[in-house]
Amino acid sequence: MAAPLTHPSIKDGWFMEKNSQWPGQAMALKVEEILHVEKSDYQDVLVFQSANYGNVLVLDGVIQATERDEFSYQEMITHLAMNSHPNPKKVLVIGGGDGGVLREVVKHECVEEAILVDIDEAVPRVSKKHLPNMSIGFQHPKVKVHIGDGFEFLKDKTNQYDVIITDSSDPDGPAESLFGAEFFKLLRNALTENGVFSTQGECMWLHLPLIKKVKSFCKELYPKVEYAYTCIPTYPSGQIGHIMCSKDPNANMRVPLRQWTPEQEAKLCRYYNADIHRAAFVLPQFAKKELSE
Ligand code: SPM
Repeated sequence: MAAPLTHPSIKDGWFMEKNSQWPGQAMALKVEEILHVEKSDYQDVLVFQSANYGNVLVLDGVIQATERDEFSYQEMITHLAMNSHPNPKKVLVIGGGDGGVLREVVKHECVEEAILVDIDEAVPRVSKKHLPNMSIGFQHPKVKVHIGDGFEFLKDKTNQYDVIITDSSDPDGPAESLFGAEFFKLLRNALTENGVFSTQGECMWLHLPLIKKVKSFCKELYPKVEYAYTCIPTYPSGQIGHIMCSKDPNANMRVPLRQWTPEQEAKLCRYYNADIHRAAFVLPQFAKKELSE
């Protein structure tokens, strides 16, 4: 019989998310069973079954998605951007190897093609096995997958994608280049004339200086730049943001350009609706002050 799996971040039946990116605090989840442990070519990959949050995907010790609350992040990073574009036909997802963002993208019937580029083949592989409700996104006929570096992939892409969604891990690891000015220049070239992108834009309680820096170089590249946020219990401080940019100088991403009926919203989504789209851009005073300077 094989020995039970172990992982350094799991002790006495609890997973602890200690990390220098959020010093002095740590999310803890009670573990029922460790399902997968692997050192891929890029990162440490862990999946465990938790007591209260379903199966949990962890990369380099940082929670990426839990089955209980992933919908909030995946829906918001996707639909904020998709509903800020008049007719997104070709969509690129960078990162997002669990498939959850793809699952959301293909809810928009106007989409003709959704391409996912993830650097690490281990993430889709492991997600297909242990996170079926997210990886269902890979099964859609409009979806194509490219395993490779998102930064490199973008280098020769010009005027190709109506919407780009960067669903990355944090900058401390393989996603570091996805938070630099060069990457946002590549996104601009790859987007079509009125293209829109949204990114994993970190947490206003923890990373305001980084958010401010990214927002400021985006402002040099795009006529419209916004910061929106989503509540999610298992990300540090229970919150994560999205940097959003549009190439359309007349765009107002704070208001959905297209929206579903309330009946469609209830059928398609568990977090996103047109009201929360508008609300996501309303920042508390401390963040509003810093990010408007
Ligand atoms: N499709 C889900 C992938 C998750 N990508 C974002 C993960 C971010 C995790 N860290 C959050 C830290 C916020 N400061």
